[in-house]
Amino acid sequence: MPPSSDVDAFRSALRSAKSVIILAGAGLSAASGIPTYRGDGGLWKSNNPSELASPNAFQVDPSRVWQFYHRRREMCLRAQPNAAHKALAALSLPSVLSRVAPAASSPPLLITQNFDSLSLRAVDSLPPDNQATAREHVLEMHGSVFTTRCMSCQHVQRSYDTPLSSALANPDGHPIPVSGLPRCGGEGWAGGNRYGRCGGLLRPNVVWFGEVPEHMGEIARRLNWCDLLLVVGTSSLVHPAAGFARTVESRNGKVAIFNTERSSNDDDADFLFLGPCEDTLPTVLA
Ligand code: BJW
Ligand code: ZN
Repeated sequence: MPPSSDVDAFRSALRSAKSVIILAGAGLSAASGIPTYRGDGGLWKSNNPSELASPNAFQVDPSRVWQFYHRRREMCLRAQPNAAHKALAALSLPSVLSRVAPAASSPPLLITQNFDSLSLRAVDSLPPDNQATAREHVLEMHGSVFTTRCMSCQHVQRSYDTPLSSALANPDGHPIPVSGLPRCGGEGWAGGNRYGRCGGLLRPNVVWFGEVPEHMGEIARRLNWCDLLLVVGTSSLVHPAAGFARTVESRNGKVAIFNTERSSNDDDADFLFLGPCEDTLPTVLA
């Protein structure tokens, strides 16, 4: 049976779901001005990920990789959460959850492949009392451009300061000596604590091809119980996220896709809402 685009039928499925998961991809942030990876103007259309977004690239030329991530980090800093981020964040509010998904035992888990942290920043516009719970329900499975990991002590730290080293502010793109790249406990880290001061080279704490995504244990556990998965703005080409819909379907859960385009997996879904998710999500979750 082809997927349904019946909003009332979707709302009814959401009202009876006990465990809801949202899987998000780059399309969620497209309206915030962050380019996707594989569509028109996509990042991987003009950049080779193996030269810029791989452990080997970082080993060979950490300066070039840091300059690439510094530019994208600045873009993410300027971006603002859009209506879709906000509609998803609002699902953590008891007043919204009890109306939209009253059978759910907890707020939906938002698993985002995006590294822009816009889903976390959308939480900042919720009432202060609800923010901690809402943040707990966001998992950034491909890391964040706002976190770094020390290559020596493995310390992970989040910062919205910029630049993370003064050499990165230089716009001419000349190679930066490794000593001028962001260092553990170095400049950009106000109020250092007993961790994170070893001086080792920092790397962007994002998940590159061949690396294991974050939170996989919790994700696997939650997928087991999920009875409704919303797949928002992802091409579903990158594993393991590409397999989440199949996992939920194999346990008789329902799948709803929100995308501007059709894809080969749509036929197996229960619901399909074609259009920009910044329009469709706020509508169906209203
Ligand atoms: C809109 C919209 C709007 C636009 N509204 N919609 C062969 C077979 C199977 C697997 C492999 C294989 N060879 C290698 C692998 C593994 C590999 C993989 O999947 N490769 C494929 C390319 C084949 N995967 C990995 O290596 C992963 N690790 C792994 O598998 O470890 C093993 C393991 C797993 C689990 C347990 C134990 C071990 C790691 C993957 C890391 C991905 N990293 C990146 C870069 C992050 C940092 C950076 O940005 O620099 O993550 S790649 C890039 O792709 C980024 C994204 O998160 C990810 C997914 O992209 P996404 O979000 O789907 O974006 P697009 O552009 O593809 O799609 C956008 C969609 O939005 C489109 O559909 C549009 O239509 C839509 N859209 N506007 C709604 N307004
Ligand atoms: Zn360190």
